Amino acid sequence: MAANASSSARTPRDGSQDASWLIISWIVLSVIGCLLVALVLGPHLPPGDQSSTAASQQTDITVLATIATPVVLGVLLYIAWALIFWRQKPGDETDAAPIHGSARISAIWITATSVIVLALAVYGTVELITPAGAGAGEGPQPIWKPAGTTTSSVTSWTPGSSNILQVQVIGQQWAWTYRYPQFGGFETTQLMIPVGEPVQFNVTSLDVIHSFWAYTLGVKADANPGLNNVAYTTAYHTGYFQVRCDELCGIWHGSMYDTGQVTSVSNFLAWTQKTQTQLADVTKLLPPYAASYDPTTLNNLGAVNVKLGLVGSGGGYYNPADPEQP
Ligand SMILES: [Cu+2]
Repeated sequence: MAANASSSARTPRDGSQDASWLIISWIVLSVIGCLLVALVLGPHLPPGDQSSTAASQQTDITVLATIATPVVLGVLLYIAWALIFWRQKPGDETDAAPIHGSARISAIWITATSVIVLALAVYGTVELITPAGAGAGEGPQPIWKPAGTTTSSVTSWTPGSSNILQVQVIGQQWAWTYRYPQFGGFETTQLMIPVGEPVQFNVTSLDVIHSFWAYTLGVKADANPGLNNVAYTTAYHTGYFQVRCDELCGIWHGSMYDTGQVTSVSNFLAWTQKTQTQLADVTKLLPPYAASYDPTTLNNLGAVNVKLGLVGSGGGYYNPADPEQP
């Protein structure tokens, strides 16, 4: 403004010099930041690498974090630069140099952001398809199946064969149970899977909608009554993993979790054999194995079980130590 154009006016900063230094600092910081995020932070990012699906999710999160690093550093650097070098000096009341539109900067901005977004859309689609659904539920007729696997037999399984291991996950208020159709169809509260073998989870529910979330396995699939929701993974490392319900399903939703285990193939076979024998009497009373179950029929089955003394009249599991139960 003319009123301010007095002798006290300072010499305006050379903006082009600022721009050069900003860009050089940003590039140096970005190279260091990207290397740190990709190589140092990446291997520690969730959900870890316990399975094929978890590892591919960890790679995706690392890629996204690495791409976001220059953007975050650019914003922080610009704020820091403005606070340090462009702040008003005491007694200086002059206006800053006026800013005009720049077609070049606009074009660079629009091109760069468009390329990033479109490239990520392509990358995300490839990363969903190639790891056979990336651990998410694909519905009853999965489009993407793990390479080299078949579902030639739902009644038997041999390690190393192309016939995939099937584990049925059954959600109900408020517990998870697991059924192994290829080992006589027993149902247990223990989730056990072998290392290095592709697994097909068949997720269903007996009442409301739940969500089977084996977090460190990178598997998450809604459990819908009357529907089979298929998700795949292959465990890479033995060890334990947490299973949670990730769909608000009633008052005890928060307690609907348990611990699963990835074990060696020989341990897995020994466990299935032992459990199949131990639970033989209970398995006989279960409805035949099916992709999903009719909740109204199961209610009737519950009434039969009360008569047989298998569950307490108040419902729930039979606890021999509880004097309140028959
Ligand atoms: Cu639930």
